[in-house]
Amino acid sequence: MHWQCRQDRLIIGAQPLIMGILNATPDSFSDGGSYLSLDAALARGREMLAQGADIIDIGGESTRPGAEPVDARTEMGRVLPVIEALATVPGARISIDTAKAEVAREAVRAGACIINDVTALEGDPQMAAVVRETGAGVVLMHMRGTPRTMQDNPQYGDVAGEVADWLATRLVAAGVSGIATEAVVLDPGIGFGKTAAHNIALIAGLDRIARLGRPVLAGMSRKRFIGVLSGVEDADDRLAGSLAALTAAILHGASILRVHDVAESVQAARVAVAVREVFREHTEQQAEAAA
Ligand code: HH2
Repeated sequence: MHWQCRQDRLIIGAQPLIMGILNATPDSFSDGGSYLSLDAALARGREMLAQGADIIDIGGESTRPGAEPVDARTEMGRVLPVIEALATVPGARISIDTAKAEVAREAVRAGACIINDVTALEGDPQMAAVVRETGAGVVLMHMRGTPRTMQDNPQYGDVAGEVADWLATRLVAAGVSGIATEAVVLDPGIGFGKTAAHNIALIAGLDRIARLGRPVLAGMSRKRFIGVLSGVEDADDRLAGSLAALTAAILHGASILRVHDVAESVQAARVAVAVREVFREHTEQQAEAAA
C-alpha cells in the first residue's frame, strides 16, 4: 500500500511512519508556546527529522478541549514562515494541521505535501477542492462536536464500529469530491469527543478501521486519557504511557503515529513491529498446519 502526497509516494510497509508534532501555537496542550519563534521552530523540526521523523506536522491553531478558534491570517502568520524554512531542509516532508482551506492552500504553496484536517473535509466547504487541486495527501479524522464542545459527555454504543462506519462514509465522500483514494489516510481522532474508555476501545479496535483499506494514523501522544489511566497530571510527564499506547496501536493496525517524542517513539515502534511480525508468522504457520 502507499500514500500519495503530491509527487511523493510514501510506502506503507512493516515499519510505521512517525509524524513529529510541531505546534507554532501559544496554547497547545503540551508544546504550546515553545516554538513561537521561527528559529526555535526550525531547530525543533530539524531535530525531529534527525531523530527519524518521516513527516513533520505543523499546526497554528490548538484543538485542545475548550480551545478558542483563531482566524486564518493569524494561523498563516504562525505556520507559513516555519513551513517555508523547513521545506528547504533535505528530506523534510511537511504536513499542515489545519481545518481552513485558505491556510491549507498557502501551506502547500509554501512546501507542505499533506493536509491534516481534523474535520475530515466537513469544516470548510473549500477544503476538498484544495486537496483535489493540489494533489496533497489528506488525513481524515473523526471528531464528535467541535474542540469547544467535544468533551461534553460523549456517548457511543460500539465506539470502534461507529467511528469506522463514519470514516468509511468520509472516504466515499472524498472520492465523490474527486480526491484519489491513494491520497487518503484515516484517523479515529483519539481524544476528540471521547472518554478514556472510548479511546482504549478505539486503540483495541483499530483493525476495524484498517479493514477499510487505507492506512490508519493514530495520535495518542501525551493526551489526557494517558493521564487518566496513569494518574500523571502533567502532560510533559506522559512519555512512558504514550509509548505503551503507541505499541498497542501498532499491534492493532496503526501505520502512522503522530508523536511529540520522536526518538523514543522510533525505538518503541521498532520493537513493537518486530514482535508483531513474528506473531503474524506464527499465526500463518498455525493456520497452514490446520488447513
Ligand atoms: N491530535 C491533535 C491535533 N491534531 N491530528 C490528527 N490527525 N490526529 C490527532 O490525534 C491530532 C491531530 C491534538 O494534539 P496537539 O497538536 O499536540 O495539541 P493541540 O491541538 O492543543 O495543538
